[in-house]
Amino acid sequence: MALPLDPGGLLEAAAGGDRRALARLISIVEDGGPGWLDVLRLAGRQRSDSHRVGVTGAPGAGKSTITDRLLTLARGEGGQVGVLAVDPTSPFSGGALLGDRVRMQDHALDAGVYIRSMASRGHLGGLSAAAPRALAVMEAAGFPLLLVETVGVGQDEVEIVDAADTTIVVLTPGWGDGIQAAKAGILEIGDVFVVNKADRPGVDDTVADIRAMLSFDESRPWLPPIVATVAETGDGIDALWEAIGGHYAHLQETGQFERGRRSRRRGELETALATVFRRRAAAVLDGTEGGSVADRVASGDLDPWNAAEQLLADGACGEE
Ligand SMILES: Nc1nc2c(ncn2[C@@H]2O[C@H](COP(=O)(O)OP(=O)(O)OP(=O)(O)O)[C@@H](O)[C@H]2O)c(=O)[nH]1
Ligand SMILES: [Mg+2]
Repeated sequence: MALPLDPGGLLEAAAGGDRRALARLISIVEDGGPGWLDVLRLAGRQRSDSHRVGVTGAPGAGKSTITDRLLTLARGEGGQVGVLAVDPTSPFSGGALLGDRVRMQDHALDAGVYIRSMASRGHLGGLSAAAPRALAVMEAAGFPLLLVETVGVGQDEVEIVDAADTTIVVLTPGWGDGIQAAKAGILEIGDVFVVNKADRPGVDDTVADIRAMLSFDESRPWLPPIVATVAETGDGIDALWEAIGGHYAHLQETGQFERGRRSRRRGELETALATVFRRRAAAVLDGTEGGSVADRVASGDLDPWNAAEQLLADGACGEE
């Protein structure tokens, strides 16, 4: 069947389970190609209450293996699952990504699963600028669970906290030997800690280290559970799944889920405003009045800040 071409038709198809339509929509918002704002406008109208679970941690910690295991558990309970893997390298050059693909291949034929990877293109924080857009589209498509894998080293993964309701930080034995300052940042963002590769020595020490560091902060309304896993065999994944469910229940009971939604929507408004203004600014500078003001700035007759004020006061930036 041919895909509809308009954003509305595509969104309707995606919400009805058409994965090609969903893939097309994500490509549109990812590339910022024609119609991308329309897609986001329409997607933003669909309220959805997807539970967004971020899986972050150092390269090779086992994030994809864990994500794959969680997928299996979630599918066992019948819910549809969307996965977004944000890779630091380009989708076409990264060996790690190929690994992701192979690892999650078992799910490729499952109509209840949608897996998408995307390059972060060096965007600070490890989350591509396009990732929040893709998540908005996936949410509009109606997935009750969204898993977001991001690579993070040190403090870089902080950005995932805004995008996720529940953040899982994946560590490995020996992590406790690292630098104190880097550890503090990681401890702050985790709602659930995983010590993966528990088949290796040093698990208990690492778990004890994390526990000791977490207990410093008694004001935390949620004490993050620490789960040891061997993702390769699936050991401990049930406990991790339970911990995720526990955090979700906590978010709902305390009203934190809705508060998080509110502040995320506010942040999206800020982003949307900035984006719209930037587009308008570009259009204004291409116009007659803006063009002549720009020329005066370029020649040094007018300073850019006064020029900007003047254009705003003239209403030149009021319309596209
Ligand atoms: N020994 C052991 N190896 C594991 C375990 N879990 C994963 N691995 C292996 O660790 C390697 C990295 O696993 P991935 O799941 O790709 O890790 P990742 O964090 O997604 O890696 P990147 O996305 O490249 O950052 C693979 O070779 C896995 O087979 C585990 O519990 N024990
Ligand atoms: Mg991975």
